[in-house]
Amino acid sequence: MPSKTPLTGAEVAKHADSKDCWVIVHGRAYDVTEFLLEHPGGMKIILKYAGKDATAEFDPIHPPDTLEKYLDKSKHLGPVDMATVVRETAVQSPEERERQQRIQEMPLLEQCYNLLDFEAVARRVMKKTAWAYYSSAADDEITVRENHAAFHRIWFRPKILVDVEKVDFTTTMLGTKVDAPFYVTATALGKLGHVEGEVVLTRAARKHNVIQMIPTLASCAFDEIVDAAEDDQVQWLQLYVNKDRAITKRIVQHAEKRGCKGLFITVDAPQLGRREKDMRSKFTDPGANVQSGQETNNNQGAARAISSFIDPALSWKDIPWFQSITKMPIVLKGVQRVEDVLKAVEAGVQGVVLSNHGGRQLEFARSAIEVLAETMPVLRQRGLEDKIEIYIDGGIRRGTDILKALCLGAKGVGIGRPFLYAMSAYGLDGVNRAMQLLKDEMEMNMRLIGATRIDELDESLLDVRSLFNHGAPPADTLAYSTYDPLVNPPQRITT
Ligand code: PYR
Repeated sequence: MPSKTPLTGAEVAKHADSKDCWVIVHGRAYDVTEFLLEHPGGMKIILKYAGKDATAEFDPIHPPDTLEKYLDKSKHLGPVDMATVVRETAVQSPEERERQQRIQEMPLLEQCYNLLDFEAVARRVMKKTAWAYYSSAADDEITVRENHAAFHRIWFRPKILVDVEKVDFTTTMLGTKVDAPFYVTATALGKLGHVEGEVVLTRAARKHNVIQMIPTLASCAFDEIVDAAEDDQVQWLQLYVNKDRAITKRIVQHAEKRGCKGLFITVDAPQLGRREKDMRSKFTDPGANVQSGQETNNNQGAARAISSFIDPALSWKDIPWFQSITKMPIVLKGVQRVEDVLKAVEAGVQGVVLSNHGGRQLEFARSAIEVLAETMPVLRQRGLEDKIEIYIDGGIRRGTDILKALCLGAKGVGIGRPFLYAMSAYGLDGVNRAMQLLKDEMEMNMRLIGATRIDELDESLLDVRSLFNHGAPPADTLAYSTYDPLVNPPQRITT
């Protein structure tokens, strides 16, 4: 039973080992002894805070309702008199001192002129583990770089002497009118980059009238992200399907009740990929949105540790079940070949996102823009192009990248990491500026290719002859300067 009189710090501190482990989170004590073995991030990280206040470590990667939802009420021990809790003075490591110095020396926001500028600043000012989690990708990181490079193999065939005084790039996505053909795609663990997490993206999406896709593995609770939206603001739900379908059903139906206007089921991640930068950064405190208990070796990095609940048995057979539990439009996120787009049409879903998960899953998956160029001619040949909405994500950094996708037939594009980097470096102002820069680039480049509306964008404006050849693109200095090469294991210090 929770204690009526607040516990003291000294009382909590007595329970500080694996046989008897209490922690304090947001001024309340919890007995997590039995949960140690189940913690998806492993027990080591909890034991580091045994008997102590774990709030600062807990917050970035657990939604506030995690303990309510996943720890039995009998383990909730009640409030703690925080005045009696001994505060450990954190000793700043030399690395952290240098990072703080770099934060002091950050460029002004106005000095960022494109999305890669935000990436460069984020790389300098983010905590190493957070940067490693956001920036990492599968294996040798060939696909993540190809995602960006592939756009450089498409060139324009602009029209001239078109009256482009007025340019309008508003469009619709799953029936929602938006001010620009991009949306904020789902990315996990927003609080690693910014103390407020995903709600920052919600506010920027509102300002720019674009849609935010809410991630299953958000740092903020789902309801917090919905509550941060204005009444008429449209959000979608990205879903990792839980092995326990009752949980999945609850999540989907709750999202629909809260007004979400699209269900994006991730289909490229039966298991989250192996990302060596993330693993090497020795992420020691994973555990976002814990949905089931299963121990994970925390040397595996954040990605593995937070994803043990995902159902690898998910298959086409499950689609009718999703259609039976929700009226939200269903979109399959992570489709990578035209054959599967045709199956998606047959299954009666409303859309697909051609995506390789930001290069974080299957190494040598092709870029979404290439899969789009493969897909649209087949859909048109079969008269199916209006039967399904096609979105893409991965590698988009410029207004011209968006234009290329739209010319090829995409309804819109998802942007993930660039908004996270803008948020991590400059908070809401950063994301607002990143979105505005994309809009400015869109407007100017629509003029330069001779198009005034989205429905005037078509393949005749492009030269895609090189797209399918995976040769060397022109040198891409901004992208190279933000790329951290993979490294070999460091020498151990033995003295
Ligand atoms: C990722 O790390 O890629 C997730 O989707 C969680």
